[in-house]
Amino acid sequence: MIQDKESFKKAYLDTFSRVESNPLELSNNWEKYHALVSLVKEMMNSYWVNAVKTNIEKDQRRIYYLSMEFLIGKMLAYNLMNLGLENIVREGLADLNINYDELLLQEEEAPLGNGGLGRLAACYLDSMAQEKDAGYGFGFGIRYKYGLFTQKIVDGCQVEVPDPWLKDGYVWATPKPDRMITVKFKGNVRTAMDGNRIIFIHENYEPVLAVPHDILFLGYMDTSKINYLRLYSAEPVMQDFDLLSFNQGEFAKAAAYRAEVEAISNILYPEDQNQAGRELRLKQEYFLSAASVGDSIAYYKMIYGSLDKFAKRVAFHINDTHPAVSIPELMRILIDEEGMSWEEAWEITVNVFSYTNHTILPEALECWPVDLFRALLPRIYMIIEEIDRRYLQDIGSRYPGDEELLRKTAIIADGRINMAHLSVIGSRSVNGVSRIHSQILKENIFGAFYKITPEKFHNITNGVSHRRFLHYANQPLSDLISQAIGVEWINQATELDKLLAFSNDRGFMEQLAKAKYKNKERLAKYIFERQGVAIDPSSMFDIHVKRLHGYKRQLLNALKIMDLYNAIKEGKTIQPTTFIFGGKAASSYQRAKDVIKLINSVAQIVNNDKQVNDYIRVVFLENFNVSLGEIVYPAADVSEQISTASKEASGTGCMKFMFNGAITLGSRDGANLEIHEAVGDEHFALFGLTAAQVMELSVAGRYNSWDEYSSTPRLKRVIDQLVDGFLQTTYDFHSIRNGLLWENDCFFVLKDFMPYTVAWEGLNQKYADQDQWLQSSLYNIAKAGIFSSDRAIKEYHQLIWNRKGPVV
Ligand code: 26W
Repeated sequence: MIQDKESFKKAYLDTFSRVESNPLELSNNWEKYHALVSLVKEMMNSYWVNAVKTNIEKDQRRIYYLSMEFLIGKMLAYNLMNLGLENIVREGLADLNINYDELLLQEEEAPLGNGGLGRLAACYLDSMAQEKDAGYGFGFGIRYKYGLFTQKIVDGCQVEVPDPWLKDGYVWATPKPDRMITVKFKGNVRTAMDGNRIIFIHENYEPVLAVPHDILFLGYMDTSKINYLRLYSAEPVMQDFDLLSFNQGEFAKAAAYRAEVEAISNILYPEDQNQAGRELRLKQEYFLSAASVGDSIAYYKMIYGSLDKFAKRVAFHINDTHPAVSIPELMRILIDEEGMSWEEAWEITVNVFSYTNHTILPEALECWPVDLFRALLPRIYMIIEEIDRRYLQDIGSRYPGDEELLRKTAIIADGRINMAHLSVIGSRSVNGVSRIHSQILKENIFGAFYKITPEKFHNITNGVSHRRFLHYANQPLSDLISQAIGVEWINQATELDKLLAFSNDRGFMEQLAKAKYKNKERLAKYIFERQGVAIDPSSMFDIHVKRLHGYKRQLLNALKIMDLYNAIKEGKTIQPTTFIFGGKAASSYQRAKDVIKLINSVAQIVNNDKQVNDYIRVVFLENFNVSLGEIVYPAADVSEQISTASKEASGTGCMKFMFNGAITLGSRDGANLEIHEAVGDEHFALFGLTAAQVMELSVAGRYNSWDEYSSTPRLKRVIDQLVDGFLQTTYDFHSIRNGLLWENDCFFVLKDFMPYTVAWEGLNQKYADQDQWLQSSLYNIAKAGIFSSDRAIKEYHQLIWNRKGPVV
């Protein structure tokens, strides 16, 4: 047990001598880091052993959170914080002449996700550990050898570089080869009779081993709050195949087999809103699904001996449709391996699954061609066909003559399998991720399903880990809050509300300003050291960080900056502002990459023009990821959340900024609306079209971007500046201009330009009155509690995972 500095030092030296092969004096920082992680892991492991016993004794529900992405961020300092050991470790190491901060630099961030969906899954793991009394939640995902690429900016353009995050081994994950699962692809299905029962025999398949690697997660200051993320890697079934081929001299064949298998967990697909439609992606999806479902069944039988009460004790949650094949996979196991009837198996299946939708963008809704699917997963295809057949029969008899209803909800249509429809039909609950998004699901893309089963539909607005993004990432503010209202807010974020009592406390408000300034200095230092751009921490930090996408409208922000530049050149004065961008574009998304180049070109012009430099500067941060976010969110004054209304399902960056006291400049979209509702008009800059207006205008002929262009001279000027040499580069921005004009501006950048600019100016003027600004900042922090992922996970437990209903 580590209680103080001395016991830590003893335990550390002990671990060091056991796990390292060098004496401490001769070892490098990586070895010192490795020993520290080994010690922390060992402690966590003993906590886990106790927790799992409690889990079984108390007969607590197990929740399997299935996700193709988990963006967990760095673990060492975060775990030590959760254990309350950070100071002890820092001081203990110092006594041993080891610099703790240098050890922290040894850790690689696991890049196992693209953006919002992946980071949300990680926040939920954190809160599932925290809220474990309601049931144990576990993450199941894939251990990609290459996760998301590292972004380099070369000559203003994005260049993608592979991120070999596993090169030194990833110390936090522990392989569990004894818990591996065999996953079967391809082959054919033969039927036979077993008595009077038809059985299905899957033959000539290609087996792949799914080998788990577990990472433990902690809740706050309570060692019983612990769970794990299980990441699978794909490995060949060596023994038979390799040996046989080596004996026969078929090395090439064996190597090809190995490569094909390992490809399954080799790369994360770097698209976040665009379906790849490739066989490898489907292989990954089934690989994750079969491994997770297989594991849950094996574990359950090991503990309880049979599958009795399975649906009462187990829940599967699918994070978007990517793991939706786990629905027919559970059916397959229950019928083919456990000998259940279709009806018995179906009753269990629809009772254990729940599904969250994270996007309504049509290009992100998964549909698999039947031919590709059937060849890869022949038995799973048969089961989907049967689910669809029975569903259509049932609906056909309940709504006779309603062909439209059948057409709108069928799983298989036009040679494609609609994974969202499979997910709705195979789950007992479907939820959206913000109030407006859930409303759109009910009225729009799942309107027909809503008519049939309204009780299935829920909203659970997203949340973020305030422990990671406020307490851990923003120490100056966290300390100030704890001094004012005590530490309970770390466990219970709505306690932050108590901060409102300090709004007239001059001393407190001065400290609040100081904390923000410190964070801005930290970011300024980071930017200067990495990118050589000097920025002024007393300027207004206006920050736009997220994946690059047309609907997120980084372009709107860039045009606004060009417009400001023009105005300042003509004598306008404003509160000095630093515009900071960050985010990755999918490697194949040329338009998004053009926008990165545009922002960097604008930065070049602005930052090198002495006439405007006292007022504005622009920075594009290279390689935005979780770790960089932890420096960026605390430093923001303005949070740019400007998606086209109806397109951003929720957004979670907006919440991270809010917890850190930034004021949102937000469109009427996603969680912005709920943040606005929580803080009120005075503390939020809301602008632009409503979702209903966007949908109405999207109907052909209702919008003409040329009208906006010709009627707004300021706007016309910046759009022309894209291509008239103003940007002083040979890069061709015609494509961006064409998108806005000839392609009729499908994200309504021009339509929202003036309302956006006006809203920005209002905020910028408000910044001049620091007292007023700080009031709004405080108000945002105080009202942020409801956006903690602890609240979201409580709601998942209450509304979805905690099934009352009959015991199956
Ligand atoms: C098949 C390719 C693909 C991959 C990922 C399609 C779609 C996705 C995700 C569902 C996209 C995503 O990350 N959606 C984001 O989810 C966040 C968490 O709920 C929301 O806050 C964001 O608004 C939503 O864009």
